[in-house]
Amino acid sequence: MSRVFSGIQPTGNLHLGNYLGAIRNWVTMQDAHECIYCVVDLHAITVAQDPATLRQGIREMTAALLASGIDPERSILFPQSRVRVHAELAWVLMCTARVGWLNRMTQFKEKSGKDREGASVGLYTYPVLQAADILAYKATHVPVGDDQKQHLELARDIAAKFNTDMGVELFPLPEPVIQGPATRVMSLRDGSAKMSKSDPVDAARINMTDDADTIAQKIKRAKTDADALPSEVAGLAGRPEAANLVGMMAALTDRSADAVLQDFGGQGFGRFKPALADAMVTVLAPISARFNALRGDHAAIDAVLERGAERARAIAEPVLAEVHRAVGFTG
Ligand code: AQP
Repeated sequence: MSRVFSGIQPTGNLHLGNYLGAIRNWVTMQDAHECIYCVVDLHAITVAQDPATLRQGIREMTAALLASGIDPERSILFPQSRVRVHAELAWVLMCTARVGWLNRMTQFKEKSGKDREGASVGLYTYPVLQAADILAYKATHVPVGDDQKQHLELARDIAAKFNTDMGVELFPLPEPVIQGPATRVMSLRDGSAKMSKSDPVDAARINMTDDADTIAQKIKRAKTDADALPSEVAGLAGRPEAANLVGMMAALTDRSADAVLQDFGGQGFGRFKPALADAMVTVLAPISARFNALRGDHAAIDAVLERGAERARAIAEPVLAEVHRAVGFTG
């Protein structure tokens, strides 16, 4: 049986990187799998959060996911903090994971920056909580962006070590699903940096709520080089900004990058950028309209989350009971 699990932090606006790298796959996977999608608020507090902003962020991210096509009738959509199994299982798995494994996690190094000693312990152990999120549901497939590859490998290592240490076959090894032509969408201002919610420069990302004019302006000002586009993907080597924009176009129009370059090869960015902005507006405008219609209906959003948490608990609690037996807490 296949079961899909993935999560997103309720911090800031959903952006095009989140959508093309992960959420679009979440939506399509609903057709063929049992899907569990989580607004990971426990992960959000690994860095400082204002409580009122976080409360609002949980509802807004839920509305954005619903607007993007997550169907709460078919999929389970819930906030992580409402299912205590995540935190309880994380503790057990922290006793399985090794310090050396966590020391290799590049996201901690990036997010803690120069102030590693001042980072929260939660930021350091974040990948173990992420493993618990996945393993609490015995998930088999995890659709994520490319930046999460290392954390997924860690989740597999933790699952395998737990099974071996306890002499059980309790956890399946979860498979990362990293697919599509835009698994790592880069900043519009720097082709070597990931498009990110926490980038202080709004012009570096396309928010799912940006209107047509804002999108056109951001794309017009996006960093590029002076050369025309090549006719084949090989010609994008060493041109990260151009490769990023072509990847976005491919993902937005459901084509390969080569197919995009067959149309635009030899042309300058003056022709390509307006076409890219149009493709973005075509995909994002309906999502943005649905989001604006939903975001104020707190009662409806809270009802989705409450029902989702109930359904999630019904799956995760028996798994935690199995873990307790395997560890020796219970007979
Ligand atoms: N730039 C990206 N390209 C492709 N996929 C991406 N994802 C994030 N950024 C990109 C994928 O989106 C999912 C949810 O991400 P998240 O919010 O849980 O994690 P994140 O990596 O912390 O997202 P951000 O936007 O980069 O937030 P900040 O700025 O707070 O770090 C994941 O599947 C992720 O791979």
